[in-house]
Amino acid sequence: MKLNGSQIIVECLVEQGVDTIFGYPGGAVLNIYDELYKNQDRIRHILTSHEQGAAHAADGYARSTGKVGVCLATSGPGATNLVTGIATAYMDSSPIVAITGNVTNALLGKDSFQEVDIAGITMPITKHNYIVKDVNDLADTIREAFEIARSGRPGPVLIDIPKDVTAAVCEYSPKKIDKTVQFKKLPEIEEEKIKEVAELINNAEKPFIYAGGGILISKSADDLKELADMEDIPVATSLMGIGAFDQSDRLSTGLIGMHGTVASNRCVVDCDLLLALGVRFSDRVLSNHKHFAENAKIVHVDCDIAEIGKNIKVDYPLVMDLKEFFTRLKKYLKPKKNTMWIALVDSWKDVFSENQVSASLRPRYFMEAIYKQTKGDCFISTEVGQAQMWAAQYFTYTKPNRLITSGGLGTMGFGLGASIGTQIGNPEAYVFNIAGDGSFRMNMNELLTIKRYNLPIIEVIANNGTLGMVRQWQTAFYGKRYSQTTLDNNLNYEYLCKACDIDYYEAKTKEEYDNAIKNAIKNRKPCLINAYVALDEKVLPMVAPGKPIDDMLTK
Ligand SMILES: Cc1ncc(C[n+]2csc(CCOP(=O)(O)OP(=O)(O)O)c2C)c(N)n1
Repeated sequence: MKLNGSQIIVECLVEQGVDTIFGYPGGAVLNIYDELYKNQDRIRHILTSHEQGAAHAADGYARSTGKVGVCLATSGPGATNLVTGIATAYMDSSPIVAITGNVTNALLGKDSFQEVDIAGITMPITKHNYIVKDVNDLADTIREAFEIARSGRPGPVLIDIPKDVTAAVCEYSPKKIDKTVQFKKLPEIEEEKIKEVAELINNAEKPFIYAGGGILISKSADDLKELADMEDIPVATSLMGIGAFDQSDRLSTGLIGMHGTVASNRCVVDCDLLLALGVRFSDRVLSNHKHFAENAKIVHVDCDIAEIGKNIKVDYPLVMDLKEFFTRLKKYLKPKKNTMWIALVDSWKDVFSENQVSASLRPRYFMEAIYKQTKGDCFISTEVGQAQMWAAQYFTYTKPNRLITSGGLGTMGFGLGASIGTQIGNPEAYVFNIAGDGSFRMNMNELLTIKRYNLPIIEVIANNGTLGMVRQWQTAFYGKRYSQTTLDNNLNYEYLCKACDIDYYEAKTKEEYDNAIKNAIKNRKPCLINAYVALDEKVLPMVAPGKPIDDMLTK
């Protein structure tokens, strides 16, 4: 059948099972938007306030549903506004397909109006990208883009389409998509290597698992639990791995790294075998790579060969899919108990606990109150800074993919857009976006998107009147010279909410906070909770950059 480029785009999206996209129109994508208008019953388009919001929304949708998220923007500034969102998705291995319009083929390379080389700009922050100059290549390019985005280690793929291609006509044949097909198959791992790792586990006295986002991506949380139980191994997760292991489990030691728990970080130092599963040894975990797991043999399993030996030398690298690793490993394992080791690890738990006596709102309560009132059954998206870390530390994550946070790029402004994608992908769920007041200012335009689609997102601002995370570093390392981190308190949140027509709650005490959460949950309407937190609350414990991982500041 003969279709034009815009029709092909719609058909290919439908082929991939896409029913929702996030975007913002403009001249170069007018043909595509006209086709979306005619296909509203097949594809829902969510109009954000800013293209960055659309990219983060596609990312939040992808992370919370496991499907590929799609965003669409016009050429020039529309395309460049996606860049932070694409980089965020890239750093956290989130599968999104970004479609951008461009000027017509004839105008490419002439500094035409709203022309930008978005393929060039996004080259280092995409898994792959394309400029489709011929409509005959369009359908297969879109199909390949989706396959690449979701295969192996997922990531963002960008497709740039000149405007004339969206109008040009060619023959189109529908295709049935098999989403299990991998773009590239990894080479087979010899059985001996798996046996070798099983032997290490069978013989270890103080084994420890450091689990990352790879567990979530490969959907192997159940396999991880089975391994930990069978071999009695304590498990920590990276920020991206939160949810890979039930934090209420007796074997969970919680977060690892710069703001990790005492137990996790002590385990790194004391263990004799470190199983690093689906991780990338980020500097936020390693701190000082020379002293990381010095007393242990390190096994690193990951599907991306580029991660092997990048940040730390490992003894047993296995480049393979984690699901396959767990399945093949199982048959060589002998069940055992590490009673003394587990008792030692337990003695490190809760070494650091916060004074909770005061009536004012403190960080632990800030998150625990949400946990209590939702029984943990909600999604938590976050902005970046102290509030993000409190969200990671003080909520008990028991299920995969419930924390939606920018780990790798640390993007202030990520959360509100991401919460939109999360809520759209999970319409029945409770979605909280945990924000600092600084981050809120970066993307508060998206409150209007929340209102437009009546999304019952609960925006919770830890209002400390400062760029708290930076202030914390200025306190610790810059002699309390608070250069440009104090926020003027001239934003009237109540008026803002009125202007956006969303519910507003204010909380200065624990009691007011409890009530705000209760009402927000009950009313299920777009709302904002302005929760006051003291200026100098800290994220603790903290490992200073470059220090050994068990050298933790606790006050
Ligand atoms: C886009 C962007 N700009 C700057 C930073 C650097 N940065 C990291 S945390 C932070 C402070 C965040 O302040 P706020 O959102 O108020 O949260 P708080 O730390 O107070 O909880 C800053 C400026 C960043 N991560 N992202």
